[in-house]
Amino acid sequence: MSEEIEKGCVMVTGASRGIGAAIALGLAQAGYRVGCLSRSGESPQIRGVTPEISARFYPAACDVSRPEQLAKTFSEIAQRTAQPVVGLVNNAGIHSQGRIETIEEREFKNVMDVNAYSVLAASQSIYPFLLERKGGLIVNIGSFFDKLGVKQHLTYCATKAAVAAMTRCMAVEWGNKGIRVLNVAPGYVMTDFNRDEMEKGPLADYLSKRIPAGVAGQAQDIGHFVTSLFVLNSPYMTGETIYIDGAHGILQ
Ligand code: NJP
Repeated sequence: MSEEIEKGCVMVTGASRGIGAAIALGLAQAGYRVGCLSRSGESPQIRGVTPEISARFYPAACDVSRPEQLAKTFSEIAQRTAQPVVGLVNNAGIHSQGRIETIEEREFKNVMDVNAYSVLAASQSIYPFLLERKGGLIVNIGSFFDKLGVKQHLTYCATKAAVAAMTRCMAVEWGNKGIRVLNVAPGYVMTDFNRDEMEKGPLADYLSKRIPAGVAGQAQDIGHFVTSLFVLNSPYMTGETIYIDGAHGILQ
């Protein structure tokens, strides 16, 4: 890839696997350098990574629930890439399930920390970089559960509703700095790691009835869409939640 098409550096949290890895791959293919954060610090584990693409990944170990690690990691990656930081994808997230009567304070607060507080902390840490170049794009990865009442998912739903709310507030407060903020909210998405569960068994049966097309989305669907948001750079598009759920969330 030649120097002329360098597009800057985007930080992606939770990029070692799943949707985050697909986003990192899409961005690298589009000419970005990609800071790939995860607790393990592994390079994205996904098919389609050539040596040329791999050279655009800057893997780093960073726990997004530890705000002090975020600023340090972003600075280190920015130095290594020697490119301007043009964006952030807040993708890292964990799942949580359990009956409301049994939810424990520690579990609720931990999931809120990883899924929601990290979005604020990482966005605060990227802010000086984006200010320096007079703007940029932050994409949060929420969930279509943010608008649904899902049995045994109160904690997860609450964290993703918080992500959508923070997206709106950041878009409004940072709009005059040239910083746009969007929330991409997937439905059920197959990754290399949940493929078996989604392709056979009770979950596959449920999804075949509930998703209009009968099958879950692919991590690449989210990867391509998030990449397109950076590439299109549509200046008036900010603050919104965009659902990518195959119309699952609006099916009656
Ligand atoms: O998750 P998974 P998905 N600090 O488990 C990392 C949302 N979503 O791709 O830390 C830093 O395969 C972890 O790496 P490691 C979902 O809520 C998904 O399915 O080394 N990184 C890995 O790279 C989430 O926000 C579906 O273990 C941390 C990555 O995050 C996003 O999409 C549906 C971390 C998780 O990979 C990605 O989900 C939906 C931490 N504290 C929303 N904790 C879906 N897949 O169906 C974890 O509605 N990571």
